[in-house]
Amino acid sequence: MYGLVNQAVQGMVIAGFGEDVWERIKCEAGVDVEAFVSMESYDDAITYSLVQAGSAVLDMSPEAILRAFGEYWVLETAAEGYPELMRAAGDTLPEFIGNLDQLHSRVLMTFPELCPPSFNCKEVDPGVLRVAYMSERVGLEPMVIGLLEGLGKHFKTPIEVSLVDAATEPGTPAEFRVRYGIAVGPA
Ligand code: 1DX
Repeated sequence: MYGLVNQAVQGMVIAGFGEDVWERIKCEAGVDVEAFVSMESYDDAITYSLVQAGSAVLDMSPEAILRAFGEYWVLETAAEGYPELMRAAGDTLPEFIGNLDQLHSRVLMTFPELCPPSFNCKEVDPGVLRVAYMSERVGLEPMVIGLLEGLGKHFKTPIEVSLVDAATEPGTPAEFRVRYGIAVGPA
């Protein structure tokens, strides 16, 4: 993945736990990269090692780390660093999810080593989406939950995400159910 992703992991860890903890996680992961370059492509194994080492050092599950990271990616990396790209993808949650493949196509024009996942979205009931996610990478469903939760905050709508079906192998879809904009008060 592009260095931007590892930089974001670094940013999240340092914001929450400080520089020393980040150095410990890098050491535990066996990653001896002084500083990640955002527009350079790195082996995915580096990112997975950082998550695993983070899990050991912080005594959190890898799933919890990935979920927190998904939210951090949307709110701190994408929205702060790429506001134009985010705006162009739409101004409602379902519209945005439906345009994610287009967003990635745009990034791909400049960064050909991007390996973007694919998202599909349909409204199965009012306020209920069925989201399909397909990726060449495995085990990132918890991050997708965090990404969707981050989008809920980004669009200021309450959201509830559940995994319906995990991917069985790379390139097969995982399915999520997303309730959003849930009305408060009596049903
Ligand atoms: F719901 O792979 C909202 O490297 C979402 O299965 C989901 O293959 C927003 F460094 C610049 C650069 C560069 C901008 F300069 C990426 F090159 C991309 C910015 C997307 C904003 C995908 C990152 C592939 C790197 C992947 C989870 C899970 C998608 C990460 C989240 C908006 C992004 O992102 C999987 C790679 C950008 C850039 C966005 C992603 C790679 C997402 C979202 N993905 C690189």
